[in-house]
Amino acid sequence: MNSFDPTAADRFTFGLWTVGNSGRDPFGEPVRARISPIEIVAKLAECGAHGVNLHDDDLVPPGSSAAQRDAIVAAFKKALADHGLVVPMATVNLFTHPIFKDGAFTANDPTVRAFALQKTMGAIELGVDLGAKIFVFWGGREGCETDACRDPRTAIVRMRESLDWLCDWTRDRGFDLKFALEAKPNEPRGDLYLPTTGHMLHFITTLAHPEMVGVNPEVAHETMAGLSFVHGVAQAMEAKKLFHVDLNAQRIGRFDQDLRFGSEDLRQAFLLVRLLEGTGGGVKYDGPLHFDAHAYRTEDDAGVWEFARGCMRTYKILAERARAFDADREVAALIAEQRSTVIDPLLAGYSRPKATLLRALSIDAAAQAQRGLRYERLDQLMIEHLLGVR
Ligand code: GCO
Ligand code: MN
Ligand code: MN
Repeated sequence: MNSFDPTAADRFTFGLWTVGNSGRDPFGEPVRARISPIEIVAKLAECGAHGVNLHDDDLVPPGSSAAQRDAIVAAFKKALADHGLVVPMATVNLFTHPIFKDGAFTANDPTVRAFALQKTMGAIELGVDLGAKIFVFWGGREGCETDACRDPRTAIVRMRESLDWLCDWTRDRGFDLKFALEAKPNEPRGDLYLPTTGHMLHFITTLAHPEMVGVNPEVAHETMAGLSFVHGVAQAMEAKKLFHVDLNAQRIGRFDQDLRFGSEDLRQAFLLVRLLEGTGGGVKYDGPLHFDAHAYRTEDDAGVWEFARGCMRTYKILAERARAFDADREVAALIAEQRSTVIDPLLAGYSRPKATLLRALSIDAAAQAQRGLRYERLDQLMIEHLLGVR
């Protein structure tokens, strides 16, 4: 074992649907046989993961009787206990069943919206029973192909009604649970409502219980939209709303690839780990580090566990690289915050006298503009740390 081998203390988690992914895609049939949830628990523990997350349907097949459900849950709990794994997060599948073809919480038919609430209540009960403290909402079908079908404002109102309803119900049941909303710009719908983490952050401020609700940003989703994932996560952290995070890799302009963490855009991955680990300063993220990714379709079962270990090792390697970067004296000197005893107080908080002083301040804009900021050097240092030569 070397220092990059994961242990439970690293808080790494996978979903049953991630390592359990059979390699089915819109063009091809599964390439791997189903791995049972019990086997997944055993294998994840062997790989050094801390937890396993699930949708209701991943564990309890839809249509199971109450007795079947109880037997499945009991066997799963035993496997968790035997292997020392936990379930930090649970979620609900509101996208596979054809009833959700027009959305779940945003569907035009109130019967569908009622079914979505029913299913979510069941999934929340299952998650709480397994010890989950975070419940993720990913609205895969909450969108449209034609905006003629509903006013997008109505969709937002329905989304709010459903989340408020579920917050109240969760409180009424006395569950100790937080909600994390996951944005995605498109896929499987042509356009999804609330497409980015920023949209979600604002939406949360309009809810009846905003303190219960945060976000679950995903690398692939922000990247599909061509946005900086690091900036999205930073905004969530600054707002104290980063309740969960979905780690994977993605190239801009592609379908949702869900690749092994760090396998594309290492630079963004490095900056993300640096932010989450707080090596550059600021509050560190201390929630679960979830890999919402799956192995290439070329892989057999052995390749799946190779993939899982790869996600975790790359995270740890990048964390080590980030620590080295931020411990580098030359780096520290380049990014040291500039201070001015005259100007800083003027910028911190408005007052009329300050406004007068600020307007009177003599600033040599031309001289200021000529100063080189040495970000080329800084970035090269980052690249050299990333490449392991410094
Ligand atoms: C996707 C999503 C999902 C969700 C999962 C949990 O693009 O398919 O990322 O994997 O994260 O359904 O809610
Ligand atoms: Mn995704
Ligand atoms: Mn996800």
